[in-house]
Amino acid sequence: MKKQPKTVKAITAILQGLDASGKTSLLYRLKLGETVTTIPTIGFNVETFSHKDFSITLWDLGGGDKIKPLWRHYYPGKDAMIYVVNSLDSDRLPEAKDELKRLLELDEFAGKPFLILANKRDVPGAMNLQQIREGLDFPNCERVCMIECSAATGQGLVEAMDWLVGHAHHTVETVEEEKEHPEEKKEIAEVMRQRLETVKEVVKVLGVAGSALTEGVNKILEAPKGSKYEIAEDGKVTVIPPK
Ligand SMILES: Nc1nc2c(ncn2[C@@H]2O[C@H](COP(=O)(O)OP(=O)(O)O)[C@@H](O)[C@H]2O)c(=O)[nH]1
Ligand SMILES: [Mg+2]
Repeated sequence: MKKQPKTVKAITAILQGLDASGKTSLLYRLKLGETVTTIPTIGFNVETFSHKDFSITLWDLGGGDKIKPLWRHYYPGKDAMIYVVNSLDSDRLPEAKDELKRLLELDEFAGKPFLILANKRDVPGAMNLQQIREGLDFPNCERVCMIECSAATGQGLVEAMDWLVGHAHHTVETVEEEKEHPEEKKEIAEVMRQRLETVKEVVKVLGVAGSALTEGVNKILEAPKGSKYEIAEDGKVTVIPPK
């Protein structure tokens, strides 16, 4: 692969939102331009992709209440916050509002662009934007913007990334340019699929989620590409790295 140094404008942002709002689906739609089957995120996903002459890195922080205290460690030095809302879930809109309020008040993001993504717009019966705006009750100021989108179809994501690069502070970085390789994208999708299959097997053995499941899933997610897995009867996972 021919590599040449080039400069890019780099932006790093955090993706947050209630579980199942669609953070991981959005991340991989942006990265791969396709729909990827997601599993509930334990820990985090981080990916870099380009948009115009920008290189955007997004940290998708997930994992529920136990992991929540760890998120703060990822906040310093980030250029923007992206907050994902599930447009289908009116029941959890009050909870989404509280979480949004907490994030808007973070010192680490004071004055920085804050993009709210109203996701899952492809599904009929989603709340309208007015309902979401009222339910979330966020301040009307220049740094906060809401855009509707869909991780399933990609709708709204160009507009969303345009807003982000137009508002976020960026750094200029020199990177080794790699020619786009479609095989590479396929490979990532394939690794995701393999991991998902393995996680499903662990769940089958263990039944419900528990600490053993979390431990097993973490091992699978962190395993090097091409690993094989052994799943014991008690659900313990052994990773066999590629030779
Ligand atoms: N129809 C539709 N489903 C979506 C969309 N985004 C996410 N989902 C689904 O919502 C569920 C949760 O998505 P996920 O990305 O894992 O949410 P996360 O917990 O915020 O990372 C999955 O079943 C996704 O397939 C979307 O834009 N449209
Ligand atoms: Mg996730």
